[in-house]
Order: sequence, then C-alpha cells, then structure tokens
Amino acid sequence: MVRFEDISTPARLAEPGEGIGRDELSLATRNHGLPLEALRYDLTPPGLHYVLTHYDIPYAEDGDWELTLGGHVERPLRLDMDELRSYAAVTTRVTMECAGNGRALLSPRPVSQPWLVEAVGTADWTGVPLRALLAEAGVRDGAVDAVFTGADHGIERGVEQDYQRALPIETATGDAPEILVAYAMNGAPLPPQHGRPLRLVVPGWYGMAHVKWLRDITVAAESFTGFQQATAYRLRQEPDEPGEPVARIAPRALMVPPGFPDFMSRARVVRPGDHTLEGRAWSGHAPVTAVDVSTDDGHTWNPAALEASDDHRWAWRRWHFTWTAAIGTRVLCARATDAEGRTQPLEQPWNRGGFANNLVQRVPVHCTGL
Ligand SMILES: Nc1nc2c(c(=O)[nH]1)N[C@H]1C(S)=C(S)[C@@H](COP(=O)(O)O)O[C@H]1N2
Ligand SMILES: [Mo]
Repeated sequence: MVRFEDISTPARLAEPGEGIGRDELSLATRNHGLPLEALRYDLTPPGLHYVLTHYDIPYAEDGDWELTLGGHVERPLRLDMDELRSYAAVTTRVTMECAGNGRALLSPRPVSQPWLVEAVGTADWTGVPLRALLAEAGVRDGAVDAVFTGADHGIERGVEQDYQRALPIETATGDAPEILVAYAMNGAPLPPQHGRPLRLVVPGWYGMAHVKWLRDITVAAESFTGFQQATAYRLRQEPDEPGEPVARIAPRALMVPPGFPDFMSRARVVRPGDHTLEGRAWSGHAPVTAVDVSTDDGHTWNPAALEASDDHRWAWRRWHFTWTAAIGTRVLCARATDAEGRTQPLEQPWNRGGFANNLVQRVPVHCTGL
C-alpha cells in the first residue's frame, strides 16, 4: 500500500546545524531567485524575475483556455482568452515577493523552499480588473470570500489539492489595490512559469495570493478553509495554533552586492575609495519613505537618497548611498521604512513557516589593496 503520509511528510524545523537537504535542493533548483545584481533594473529583465511553483508548471496554450466565475453570483460567467482581452485593460507595475523570502536565514530553519533574500521581482502586469468581472457576474448578498483555483495539482503535507487561495470579498471587489486577472507580463503573453495564460495579480500582497494558471473564480458565502489558506501561510509559533494569515508585504530594502564576488564563497571584494551603494526598497502596506544605510553592521545609520517612484505605487524604489571603502572587512546593511512607520527588524522575526522574514540584510564586504 502506498500512502500519502509516506511520500508527503509534515512540516518540520531543521535540527541545529542540519545542512540544506536533498529535498530543499530540489525545490531550490526549480524555484530560482532574482540575481541581486538585477536590482539595478526598474523592471526585472525577462528570466530574472524570481519563480515559485509548488507543484508542476501546467502545459497550457491560450487557445482553449477558459475562466469560469461562479458560486454566490447572479450571472455565472465563462470567458475565453479573446473575451478577456476585449475588456478595458489595466497595466500596473508590481513588485512581487515570496512570503518565504528570508526563510533559510532563520534559526531554527523551517524546512521548505530555502530562500535567502532573492525571492523578488518587478513586472508590468496587464489584464482585466477583477472587480469588473465580479460586477458583471453580480456578487450576491452574503458573499464572504472569492476563491481562486489554478490548474496545477499536487500533494502537500499529505493533502492532495489544486492550488487555491482566497481573498476577502471586500478586497476582491475593491480598488485598493486594483487586483488584475492578468494575461500579459511586460507587454508579452505570460511565460509558462509565471502563469500562462492567466494569473491573478494582487499588488502589495505576498506572492502566494497571485494565483497562476487561473481557471476558476468561485464566490463563497463561507470563509475558505483550503490548505493554502488555513493550514499554510499562517504566522505560528506553535504547530497547533490557528495563527494570523500572511497577507501584505513587510518593508524591505536590498542592496546590489558591491564590488565583485568569489565564485564559491560569494564573498564580496572592493578596492579602497568611493563606491555607490545602490538597491531597491518596497513595502506592500504603504509607500517606502526612507532607506537608511549602515557600514558598521548596524551600529550607526545614515539616510540614503531615495528616488521618485514615478507614481508606481506598487513598485520598488531605487536608493543609493556613497561609501568610502578603506582596507578591511565591513558589514553593510540597508533598512527600509514605510509611510505607516513600519520598518525592518534587527532581530529575526521567527515563525514556524518561515514567512515574512524581513530581517535587515547584512552584506560582508572585503576591501583589499590593488
Ligand atoms: N497556481 C499556482 N499559483 C501560484 C503558486 C503555485 O504554486 N501555483 N505559487 C504562488 C507563490 S507561493 C508565489 S511566491 C508566486 C510566485 O509567482 P512567480 O513564479 O510568477 O514569481 O506565485 C503564487 N501563485
Ligand atoms: Mo511564495
């Protein structure tokens, strides 16, 4: 007898000193991050945007794709791709980040996709506002959640499932943020790994909400208790507590690694003299209003210059700072603060799932003579 329990084990924490396992490695080779030098681009170049897929990438061409919208509505809809493209389109620049970003830096380490800090990217997404489709279908009184189902299927922690996530109906029908049912990324049809032919884009929310390969929207009169909603993506200290749901992106600043790297250790080397440190900062709660830089491992901080956001409310902002390097090793840090006063912690914000770890990034840099 083959049992799911034998091939799909419960969530666990790594033992003290336990290295990255074969299971984590096989996830890491499928789900790549943004090479941090690509933080130089406003818009992440094709192929450099991070990718996270729980199961397999479904094989899907847009010719026979249909989106169904039903449940607690007056007029269920069935729309093919041409019909979706006939609605007034909206394009929004969105910085998307995986909720598990920073997980592998936690101690103890939750065993899962072992991101360091690179699970982020920025794209221009084009599609139909979700609220337009919901208005056309006519949401009935008493609706609580809108449930989004992807075409991908798998087993997770012993539970067989389609990838599904829900949004509260007020969020789904609202315009803050304007949620998109998107069919284009950077002006081209979605690539397979980013949801071809259709995905949800929920600006300001962590990645898990942006359901890829979207095939169905069901309006529900009860709150959705599917695995990715009620079991996964909860902030818990203990395994049996219900936990708070993971939703909006916590503020974070990242730095383009200065100088040049060692191949194996990835240690950074710079020459003495002036260096422009630069990077990007974002928050899904409120616009980033300040970035501070430390060149002494967080003991002292100085404000970085923050560039205008060109009205891209949901996209990261560029920052830069001039650093005069002298021979020796320094730890560089950057810290973002948003308009609601949220900032990044200096102690790890630990939880069992390893979500929303926006601990300040530490970048050791070795300054050598010529
Ligand atoms: N259908 C489906 N949608 C999904 C996922 C998935 O596995 N299946 N992964 C989610 C997670 S956890 C993240 S972080 C984002 C990643 O989007 P990207 O691969 O386009 O960067 O997609 C989300 N949408
Ligand atoms: Mo994610």
